[in-house]
Amino acid sequence: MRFLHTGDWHIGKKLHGYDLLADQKAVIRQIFVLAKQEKVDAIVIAGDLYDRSVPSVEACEMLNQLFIEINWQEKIPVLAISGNHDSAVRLSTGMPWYELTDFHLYTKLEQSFDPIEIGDVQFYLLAYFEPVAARAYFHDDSLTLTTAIKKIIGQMGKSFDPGKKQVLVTHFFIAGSFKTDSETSVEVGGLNAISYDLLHTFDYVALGHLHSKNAIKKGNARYSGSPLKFSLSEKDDQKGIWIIDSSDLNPQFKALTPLRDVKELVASFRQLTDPDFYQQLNCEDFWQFQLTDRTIIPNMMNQLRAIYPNIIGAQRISRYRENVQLEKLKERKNSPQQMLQTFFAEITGDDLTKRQKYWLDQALLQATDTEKRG
Ligand SMILES: [Mn+2]
Repeated sequence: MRFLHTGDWHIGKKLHGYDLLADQKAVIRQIFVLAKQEKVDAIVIAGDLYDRSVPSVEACEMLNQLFIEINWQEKIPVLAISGNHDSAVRLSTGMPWYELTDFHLYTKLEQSFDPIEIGDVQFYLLAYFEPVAARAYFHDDSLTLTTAIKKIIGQMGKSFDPGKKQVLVTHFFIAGSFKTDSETSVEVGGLNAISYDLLHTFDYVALGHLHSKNAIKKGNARYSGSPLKFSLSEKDDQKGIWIIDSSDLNPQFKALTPLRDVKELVASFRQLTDPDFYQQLNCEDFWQFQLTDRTIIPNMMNQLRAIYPNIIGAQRISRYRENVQLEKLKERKNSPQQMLQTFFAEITGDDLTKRQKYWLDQALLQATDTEKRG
């Protein structure tokens, strides 16, 4: 059998105040196109369907519509869990009904022990949970996240069918993974990190929670990453989904193209406002600009916004920072006067006046005098 692994849709999320619903609908429809092209037998969503525990009406209507399209109209089974951003209780309300069309939306710990079998694969759907939920379920107040996961996986093992492959779908931080700026921290001081070693009994672990597909590369555990960039720190991240065939369990990456991309550019204000320059860009993208200018530009953001309606920020880069490493090496050979003059020019863009040079010389003389006497 074949399945598609995605996660962290965060429906309803905003980027620097901009509504992403249209972008999310477009990219999820791309996922559906891939699912059909790749003839998958199931779509796995590893948590964080919504961005908030109480999503907006618009977000709910949109996600319901998308599930109708893929699960009811296209008849592709969907295997999903709740993530740390979802309300497990709210998500679970339609579950008995969803089950009738092979839409398995698991939100509770106790559901994770009954695998969903499709073809030669047993899917174990372990929704995000807080240790307190595991303590209540196992009647054991001593449980930590790690000991709880050990117990859960041990119990899952009892229903492993040796003739089948086992896939775990879950939503946690795996120790050693790297983060982006768009994940809400749930792992304070590493307490909520799970060691990969606990998961090796599965043939594939479909992870959600971290937003980069490259967050971890260990054995057969993968984060799908979010389908869209949710922060500037993800500007160079290629978003997409994994296609897994149970015959080899070797995940194949398929890229997604956003409606509006998150991009960063170094340029001068003059360039950015020059039609010859900006007509070559997609001005609708979410732009972050690093301005090379040093003079004051009145009403800068409004002027940029008129051309780039979805601008997420603009900041100046000082030439000091830009050239600092090369220059520093050269400067070491210079006199203190020269070094200070260069520094002043880099910061202000001006040369020292005669009077400023005089003050500088006086100050340096005094300093060297003090040094000699000291
Ligand atoms: Mn997430």
